[in-house]
Amino acid sequence: LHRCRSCEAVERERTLAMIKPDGLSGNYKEKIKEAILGSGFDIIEEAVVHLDAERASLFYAEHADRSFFNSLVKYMTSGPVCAMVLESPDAISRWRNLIGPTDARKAKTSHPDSIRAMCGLDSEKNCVHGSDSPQSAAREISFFFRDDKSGWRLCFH
Ligand code: IDP
Repeated sequence: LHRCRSCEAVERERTLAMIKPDGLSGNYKEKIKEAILGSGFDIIEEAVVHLDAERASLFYAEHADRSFFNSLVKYMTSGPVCAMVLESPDAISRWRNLIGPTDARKAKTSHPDSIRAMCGLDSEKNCVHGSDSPQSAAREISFFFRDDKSGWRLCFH
């Protein structure tokens, strides 16, 4: 348990954020990081990596049976991604709220201030990812990063 300087004790939480290939190729990285820092998250770790099909399939294994899976893997391997560990009180739901709904077209009308409204295109190319539960945050953070005694390390290059 960490203590917030200005308020009562709050549970800080970590989540995995990712700028997807369209976010990086569209040059949205700095704007997205400004939104992250402006919303009070600390960026604990950050790395740019290019996923191969095997790793992208593993990351999205829960969607393996979906009709859009092959297209999703193609999209996620089309260029590098930027994985980040964010920390703040209530980080998982706060980051999900900031990115907005999955379908960026809907985000533009229902959540116009969200990141997906700002830089996403449709229900696939939605520029950012956020863990949706404490279990997926733990899995997804350790998918990319290892936090050992000598500090943070990328699990792969
Ligand atoms: P989330 O990223 O908002 O948590 P999920 O349902 O977990 O949404 O889907 C994972 C990713 O798969 C989405 O971010 C999007 O890139 C892609 N995806 C989801 N639904 C569709 C769809 O109906 N068509 C194409 N791609 C989709």
